[in-house]
Amino acid sequence: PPIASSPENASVLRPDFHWGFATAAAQVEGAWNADGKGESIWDKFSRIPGKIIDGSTNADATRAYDLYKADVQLLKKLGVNSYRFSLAWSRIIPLGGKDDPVNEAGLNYYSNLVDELLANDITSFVTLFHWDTPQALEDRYGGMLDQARYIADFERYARVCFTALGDRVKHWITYNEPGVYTLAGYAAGVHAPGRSSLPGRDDPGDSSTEPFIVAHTELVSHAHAVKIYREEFKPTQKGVIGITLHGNFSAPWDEDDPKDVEAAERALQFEIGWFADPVYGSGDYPACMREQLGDRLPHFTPEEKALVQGSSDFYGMNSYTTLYVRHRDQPADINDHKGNITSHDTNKAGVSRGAESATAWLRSNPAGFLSLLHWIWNRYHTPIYITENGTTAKGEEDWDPTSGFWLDDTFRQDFFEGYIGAVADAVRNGVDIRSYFAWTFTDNWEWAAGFTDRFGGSWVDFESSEKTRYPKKSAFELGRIFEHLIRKEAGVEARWCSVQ
Ligand code: PNW
Repeated sequence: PPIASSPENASVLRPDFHWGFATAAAQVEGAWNADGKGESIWDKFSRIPGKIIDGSTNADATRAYDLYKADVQLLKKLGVNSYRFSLAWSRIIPLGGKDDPVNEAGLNYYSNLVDELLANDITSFVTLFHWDTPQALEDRYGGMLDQARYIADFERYARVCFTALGDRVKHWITYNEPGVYTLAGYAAGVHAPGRSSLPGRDDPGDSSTEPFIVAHTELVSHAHAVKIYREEFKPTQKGVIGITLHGNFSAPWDEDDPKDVEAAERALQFEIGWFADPVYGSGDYPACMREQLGDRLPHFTPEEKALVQGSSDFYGMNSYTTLYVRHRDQPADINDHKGNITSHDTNKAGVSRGAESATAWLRSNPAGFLSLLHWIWNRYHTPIYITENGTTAKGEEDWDPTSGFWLDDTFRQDFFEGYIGAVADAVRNGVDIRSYFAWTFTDNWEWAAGFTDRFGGSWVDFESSEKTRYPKKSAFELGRIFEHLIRKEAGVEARWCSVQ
């Protein structure tokens, strides 16, 4: 695909295109027990020895809870028009449940953040759930494994959020990446709540069934929250609501082998269709999943199906990379969640899936991203909000801020030029794309990778008490790219500012 700043891409995006950075509460806020906040499953999980690569916890993270005003000023300086962040359920309802008290101090924090953003002309995109389930619900009834009890609690939480913030927040995301949440937490067990029955693990859980049960709970509870929003809030608040799904692109290892071509398509259906088909498509799980998983895959009741189908105003898209996929001749393992395939860094001809970042699973591949945009558009015909895309870059862990203010992160600049070039190319070819959020605003606490993976548009000195932020060149580069791409029409102001 062409690069973003090429002449043919000039002014190709809508005047009201949203661009900015995305974050998640558990990765940036810190203040894990301040002002009445309850414990989340990540607060607990990160304290278990051996779970986080560098032995860190998210107790302080980037201290965004304390430093939000300065963060909004940094966003302003970078010229964004939008910011995506998540609410910590256990900050708002410390014990999580439908009959548990609301923590006004927690709600006030988010209300102040939204006001601060508004005062600076920045639109809030708010995620209700970005993986930090209240620990109390996990202890009470096993969290999402108990669909009925969990849904009632999630409904109440959603209602509290819409009531408190919906006068000012017009873009709601129920769940961030339900698939990554369930596979990392209940299959691999490397994320909270750390359940896994894979060989060599002595943790509780049944990885052959639980990931699919939890996914079902996520889908149905998402749909209940959307129904509440549409019936009780949307008529007056007039916002949009949807879900954000993660998906990598899968390309056949051997393009000339129909079994690999089929395997690549199956991989896409297992990863994306698992959630997207019920919401945007047939209203049920993909046939290839039913075929492989049988009754280990839950069944939608007619009521659930009616509730879930059509339950999203937009397709929230998170994507980072592309994999080469090969079929397997053996029957699928009981713990297989990916469609009985293997994935590879090079294809049959020896072509690499892209330039290496500092993160093993992530390689830069804008062409795969373009193919994925078309795959999603052709299958679901729903306006796309890109809610996350970004990369780490080798060498940044060694950067010394005293050697100069600018971190010249050419790898990340090239990544954005390529991936946003793919966005522009897809838009020119008829795909309806309405936002782009770079992951992430500043270097943060990257779940099980602790502070070792730096995805930020700003470098953070985690040794300093103020977690000092140093903008990287790529963060300003984004401003230049979107200045070039977003159409300027009468009455629509470009909110970009030049590099100082
Ligand atoms: C996303 N993969 O997670 C999350 O939404 C963020 O919270 C996270 O920090 C970010 O991407 C970077 O990791 C993913 O293995 C985790 O393909 C793993 C994958 C994709 C997304």
